[in-house]
Amino acid sequence: MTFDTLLYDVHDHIGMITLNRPDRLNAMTASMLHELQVAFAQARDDAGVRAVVLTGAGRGFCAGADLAAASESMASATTPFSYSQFLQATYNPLVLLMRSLPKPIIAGVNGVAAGAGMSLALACDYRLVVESASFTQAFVKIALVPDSGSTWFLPRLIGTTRALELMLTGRRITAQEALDWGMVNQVVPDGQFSTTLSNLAAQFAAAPTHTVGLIKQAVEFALDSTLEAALAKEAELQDIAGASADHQEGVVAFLQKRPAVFSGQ
Ligand code: LHQ
Repeated sequence: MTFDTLLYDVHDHIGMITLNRPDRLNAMTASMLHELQVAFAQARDDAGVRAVVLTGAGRGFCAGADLAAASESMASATTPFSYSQFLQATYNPLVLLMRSLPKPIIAGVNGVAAGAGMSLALACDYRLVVESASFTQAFVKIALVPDSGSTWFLPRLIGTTRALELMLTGRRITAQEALDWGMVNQVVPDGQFSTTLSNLAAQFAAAPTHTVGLIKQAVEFALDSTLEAALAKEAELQDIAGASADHQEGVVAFLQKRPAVFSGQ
C-alpha cells in the first residue's frame, strides 16, 4: 500500500514510520490514523522487521488531532459527530496495536508532541528526544479530556501529581524536564538526533526480538496484576524464552566470551 500522510520504509531490519504532514506539525487526520494502523500491522507481520521507529517530518513530532480537519468534518456531517465513536474507531485500536506489537517501538521525538501526538509518543517503548522538543497535554486548552491513552500512560510514567499538573494546565514542558521526570529515556542535542536514532534503532534491531516481545507482554501484564499473577506470568513466558534459539545463542556466546549474534527467533 502507498501512503499519503506518512512514509514507511524498511531497511536493516528497522521499520521506519515517519508522520509526513510537516506544515501541520504532523497533526493527525482520519486517513493518517488509518495509515498508521496499516503501517504498524505491516511492521508486525513482516518477519524482516525487528524494531520500529515512529518519528515526524519537519520541526514537529505530532500536534495531535488535526483540529481544522476535525471541525470541517463535524461541520459537514449529516449526523451529530460522536467523539466516542471516532476514538473507538481510530486512535484506540492504533494505541492497542502499538502496545501489543511484539517488537520494540522507538519514538524519535524530533519536535513538539501535543495532545494525542504526545499520547502516541507515550505508547512507544523508548523515547529518544531532541533537546529542542517539547510536550503538551494540549487537550484542556480546547476543553477536551486527555485521550489516546494519556490518562493511562502518564500517571504510570511520572506519577499522578505531575500527570495531573500537565493535564490540568496544558503547560508545555521541555525535553529536559520530561527527562528529569522520567517521561522519556534520552535527550540529545539537535545535531546528534538522527545519528543517535539510527544507532539506537540498529541496537534494538539486533536484540533477541522474540524475547523482546515477551518482555513487553510480561510488563504490560504485570502493570495490572497482583505479584502472584505476575510471578506466574514470568514463569510461563520464561518457558517460551528459554526454548528460543536466541537464548541458546546468548548462553553459548557468554561461555565463549564473544558478543551474541541474535537471529530474532
Ligand atoms: C495545527 C495543529 C493541529 C491543525 C498545529 N491541527 N493544525 C481526538 C478526537 C477528535 C478530535 C479532537 O482531538 C482528539 C485528540 C487530540 O489530539 S486533541 C488536541 C489537539 N491538538 C492541539 O490542541 C494542539 C494544537 N497546537 C498547538 O497547540 C501548537 O500548534 C503547538 C503547541 C503544537 C506548536 O506550537 P508552535 O510551535 O507555536 O506552532 P504553531 O502553533 O505556529 O503551528 C504551526 C502550524 O501548524 C500552524 O499553521 P499555520 O498555517 O499558521 O502555519 C498551526 O495552525 C498548525 N497546527 N497544530 N492540532
